[in-house]
Amino acid sequence: MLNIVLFGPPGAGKGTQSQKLLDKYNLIHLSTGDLLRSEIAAGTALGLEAKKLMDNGLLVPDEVVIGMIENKVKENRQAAGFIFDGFPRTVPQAQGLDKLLQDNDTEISAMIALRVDDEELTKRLLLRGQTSGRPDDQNEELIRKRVQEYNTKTRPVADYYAGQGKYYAVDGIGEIEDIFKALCQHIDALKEKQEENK
Ligand code: B4P
Repeated sequence: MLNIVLFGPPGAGKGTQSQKLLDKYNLIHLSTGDLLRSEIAAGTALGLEAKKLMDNGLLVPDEVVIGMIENKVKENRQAAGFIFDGFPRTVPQAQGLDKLLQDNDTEISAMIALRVDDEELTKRLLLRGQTSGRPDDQNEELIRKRVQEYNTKTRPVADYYAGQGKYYAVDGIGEIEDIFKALCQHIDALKEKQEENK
């Protein structure tokens, strides 16, 4: 299986690039942000709880997101692989994911990070906020809060995968198509390596 963690701060382009990667590599897209937003839209108890945190730029508790991902991985055991978008966002989530994949006889192939500076992130999210209707994209203070959550809780996840020799990074600023090509280069190299080791 090809299991990729697409990593980066809020607004780095994880969702944008995931959509393109799915089509090319025939992978299942698991975005915890999208899963949480569908719980909110459906008005579930989980969604109501998550909404309070998300609207304030805060992360949702680890057990909640790990549980959601576990269900989806189990539903898709026959998949060619997964793109994890916006997950894991904390080290305990990364540890939970490793355990879950191990229990399903697979593992993370690589984490690929999109590198984007804070000014560009704020600009992109405020722009998206004009059309997305997402409460968390509406003002600069909230966006900075999300970036701060990323810097304190999420950034260490990169070290976690670097420790396993699975960390790669690409420049996330520039044309969407050029960033996509850079991601594909890493993924193609990983696939080749997987073929050689078969
Ligand atoms: P997410 O839904 O994961 O979203 P995101 O971080 O806002 O954005 P992403 O990086 O996917 O950006 P996109 O491609 O859309 O998280 C939302 C919230 O959910 C979190 O704050 C948290 O509360 C909660 N949550 C989610 N997962 C969680 C977890 N695992 N644990 C706990 N809580 C969790 O791009 C953004 C914008 O930039 C778009 O408008 C796009 O068009 C534009 N863009 C993309 N690439 C560009 C480029 N190259 N140039 C210019 N613009 C570009």
